Amino acid sequence: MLDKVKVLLDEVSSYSPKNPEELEQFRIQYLGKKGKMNDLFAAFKEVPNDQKKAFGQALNQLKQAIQDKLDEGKASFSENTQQSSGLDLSRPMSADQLGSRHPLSLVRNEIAEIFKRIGFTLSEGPEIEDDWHNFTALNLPDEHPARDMQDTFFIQQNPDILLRTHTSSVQVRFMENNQPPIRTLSPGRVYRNEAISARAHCIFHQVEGLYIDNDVSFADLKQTLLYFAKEMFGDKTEIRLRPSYFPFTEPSAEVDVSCNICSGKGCNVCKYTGYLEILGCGMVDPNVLKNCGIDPNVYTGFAFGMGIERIAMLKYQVKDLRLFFENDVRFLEQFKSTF
Ligand code: 2U9
Repeated sequence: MLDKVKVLLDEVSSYSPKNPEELEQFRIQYLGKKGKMNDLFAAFKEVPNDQKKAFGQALNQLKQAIQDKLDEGKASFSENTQQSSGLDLSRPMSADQLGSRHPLSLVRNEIAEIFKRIGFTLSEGPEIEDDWHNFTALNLPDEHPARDMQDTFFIQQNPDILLRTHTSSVQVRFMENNQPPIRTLSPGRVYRNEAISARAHCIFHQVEGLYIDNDVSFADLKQTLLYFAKEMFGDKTEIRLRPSYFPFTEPSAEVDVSCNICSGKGCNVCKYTGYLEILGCGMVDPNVLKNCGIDPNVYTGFAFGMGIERIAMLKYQVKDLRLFFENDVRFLEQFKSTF
């Protein structure tokens, strides 16, 4: 009898069910009403008294082995069920479900990378500014007519606190806190009280650059902007400077790039001029340097500013500025990129 139990114990230990159905058959075969365990318990009466103890222990051992096998099988089949129902939570997310960067971020990053390669670093500042950093330090005293050029949002009717109208205020703060050499780029959101249309918005984004050192010349400015234009719009791009006026730079210029759609031959994008205006620039006015704690007798510098929306419209052929602010997924999805 004891030998029979030992054989069954070996049988149970080596048994390996392939599916839940097989496991259930195993259970019935051993623990069912007409199963092997019941047969053995029935045979217990026939076992001689002096062997009953050893036989009883062997039966308990066998029963435990059967139960362990059943528990083990149940656990492994419930794991497999999760996998086969597609709930493998350890799988990495599919890459095509990733979002895309906003086109204005893509353009800002690209501009920043281009200038970083020639030694510029990024600087940031507050969007709520005071009159000094936004206007006065930049050569725009109280009654200066150039203040009318920008319609400003003031905070709580306080004429001293306003939403910055350009990121030049960041560069004023940078000069107040740093001495030359200065090579800094300030991207950011700016505000102007304008009616919203396909070509204008009350919020837009700028990148402004500032370079101050000994002997910085207009030739340095031209060469820097030519480098930028070729990196941004392609190696064949040419630039053209037209004289202009800004209160904070003297002399000042507006910069056009050759139209990369028609290679300067003339098309409806460049309105048959062969050129597209991209930025304004100039040599920093000595008054501005003085206002910001930099000696204009020792140092000179250049500055430039561009609207990110304008560059993005040219680069991606976007005809309506409002698309950048509506966050329509059908528009945004077109800018999938890893940049
Ligand atoms: C300091 C001194 C001078 C930044 C400059 C421009 C010319 C310019 C416009 C381009 C399109 C603004 O977004 S836009 O409307 N900007 O034309 N910006 S020079 O000059 C500075 C900046 C900081 C301390």
